[in-house]
Amino acid sequence: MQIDLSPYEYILFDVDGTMAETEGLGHLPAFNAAFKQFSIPWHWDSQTYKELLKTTGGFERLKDYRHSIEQAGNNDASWLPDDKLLKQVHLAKNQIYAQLMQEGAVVARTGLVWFINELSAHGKRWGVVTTTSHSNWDSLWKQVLESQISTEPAVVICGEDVQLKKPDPQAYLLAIKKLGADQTTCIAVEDSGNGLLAAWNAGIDVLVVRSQFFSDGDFSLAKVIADDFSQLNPSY
Ligand code: XBP
Ligand code: MG
Repeated sequence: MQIDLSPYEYILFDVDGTMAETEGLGHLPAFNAAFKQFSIPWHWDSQTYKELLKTTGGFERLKDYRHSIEQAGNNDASWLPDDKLLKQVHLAKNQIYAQLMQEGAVVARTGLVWFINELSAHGKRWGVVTTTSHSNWDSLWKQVLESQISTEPAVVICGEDVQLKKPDPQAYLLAIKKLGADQTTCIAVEDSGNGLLAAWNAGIDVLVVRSQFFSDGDFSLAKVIADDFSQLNPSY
């Protein structure tokens, strides 16, 4: 699959689902382990998590789930964790996530390492625009990616850096501001509809790499849609 990278100076990568299958192999098991740790009687299966992924941000996701139980108004709603407890659960989830990265629970998406090293060799720069927490990016980078990728990211924007998470364009707008770049010189790599909209609303072209939870997404706004990076044949 041809992708013409000649108009772009920067390739901006989303993290979860795009660089690695971190949602199903990292965040989801970590959420469930954190529920156990705090004796909260919740367990999310893949189908539930797919639905919950419509909300970006782990803490926001926890609050949305609590809200859905409240709305249903059945027995499960007799006791619900307050915000303070959900904050602790979220923190524990991210600690368990870091442990999973250390244990090798995820690998880079097929062809990702080749793609980044290849574009770097052609003088392009890359960055990270995610609305996951900084700690999650740091552990994925240190434990999984850094040893295989020849260059450092030119910019890293994470959830704590913005007030509004994807699909709001804030994270992408901040990235181009920090880079001092024009949006037309950037292309985003995303796996979700929310991510695609965030980049699109910032005026940035999008390459979609389909992932486990968003394989059936509507990506009609994307320039190119691939199943993984090994399908891409970039020109410079
Ligand atoms: C990432 C997210 C995150 C992760 C969990 O979105 O939605 O919420 O699922 O991370 P994207 P936190 O990669 O599209 O930016 O728990 O740290 O929020
Ligand atoms: Mg993603």
